[in-house]
Amino acid sequence: MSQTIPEADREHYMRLLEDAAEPEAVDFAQKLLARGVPAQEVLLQLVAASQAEVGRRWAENRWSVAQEHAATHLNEQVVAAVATTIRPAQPSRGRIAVACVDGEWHSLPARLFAEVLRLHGWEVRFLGASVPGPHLVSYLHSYDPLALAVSCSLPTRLAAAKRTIEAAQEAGVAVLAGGAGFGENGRWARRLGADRVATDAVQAAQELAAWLPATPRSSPHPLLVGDDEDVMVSKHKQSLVDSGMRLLGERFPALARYSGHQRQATLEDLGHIADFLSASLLVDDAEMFTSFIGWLCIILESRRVPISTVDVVLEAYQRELYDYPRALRHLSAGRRQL
Ligand code: B12
Repeated sequence: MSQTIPEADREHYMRLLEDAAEPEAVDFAQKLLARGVPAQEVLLQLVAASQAEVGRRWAENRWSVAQEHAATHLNEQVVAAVATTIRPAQPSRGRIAVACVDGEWHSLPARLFAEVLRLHGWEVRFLGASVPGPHLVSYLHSYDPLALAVSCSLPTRLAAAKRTIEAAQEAGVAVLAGGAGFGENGRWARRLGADRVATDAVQAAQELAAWLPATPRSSPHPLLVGDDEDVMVSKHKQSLVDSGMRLLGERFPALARYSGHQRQATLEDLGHIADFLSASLLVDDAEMFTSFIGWLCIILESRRVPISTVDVVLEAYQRELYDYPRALRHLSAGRRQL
């Protein structure tokens, strides 16, 4: 896409996000539109790009969670303001429902995609964050779209994505999958049986017409291993976390002096490790687990937590999961990554 928003404007916008200057940010976006900058570029070059920078600043511990939330809220307001300028195409190219999978609260990426679809002449129903499977299916029956676009930003929600994809296909609706949670080039979405996979919102909006109607595949999807190791890991998540905390306590006496907040954050990290292990087993890709471990180390380092703690947790999980060969392989790969 051509760069029509100059660097200086994008930096100025970042400062507005930093100051949580809501009316000014909305105003600024509207001025860009008035200057002739296409709405799609405001959505993608300004909002999406700044949101990625928000994520970087949070990950590097330069911005607090509160600052991230305030900036995200501003971006949502800007998207809403841009959306009011989009006129429905007459006639529309067809109906598409856009939804985040169950347990997925990253609605902004899905909303951006939904607005890009509208700009390309589609009639869109945006169903927002975390749509429970059964409710989604009954909605699809009444709305009768050409396709369901499912958005997933977290690989840990892939098991839910799989259930959504299967349920929509059983209802006769083709599924287009996208979002960072489906991995590079959406490769995990293919394994979960999505009819179409896209990473680029604009390309997806342009090519959707040629893709439809896709014939939904019948489940079960042959691309998954099917030994249920992922299910076992998620079922035993609590005992994995307990064993990780026990071994951490033995190896790091400092844990006993952790504040309530630090203890809670540690418990959450241990839970994430179990969730990512389960997701990587579902799609049978150890790289998902190792790249998560790499990411976790960056987060922990910026918060001065020793990386050796992660190795102790992986060792504890290996001890618990001695009977699960794939889980052991993924955990060993994770330890090598450290
Ligand atoms: C804002 C944000 C949140 C907000 C979301 C608010 C909202 N209304 O969306 C809140 C606070 C809820 C949140 C929560 C969490 N978050 Co968060 N979050 C982010 C952040 C900063 C921005 C997300 C975003 O909007 N990105 C911008 C858009 C533009 O991203 P995008 O994926 O490129 O979207 C485009 C494409 O993917 C595509 N697309 C999207 N959907 C679809 C669908 C289809 C069909 C198609 C074709 C295309 C398509 O179109 C979009 C436009 O181009 C990211 C950082 C980042 N770099 O993304 C972290 C991030 C995604 N979050 C992260 C984490 C860890 C979490 C939490 C687990 C934190 C916690 N400890 O609780 C929770 C999980 C909540 C849950 N269960 O969903 C991690 C994920 C790490 C990982 N390895 O997966 C990230 C990457 C942060 C980081 N740098 O580490 N988060």
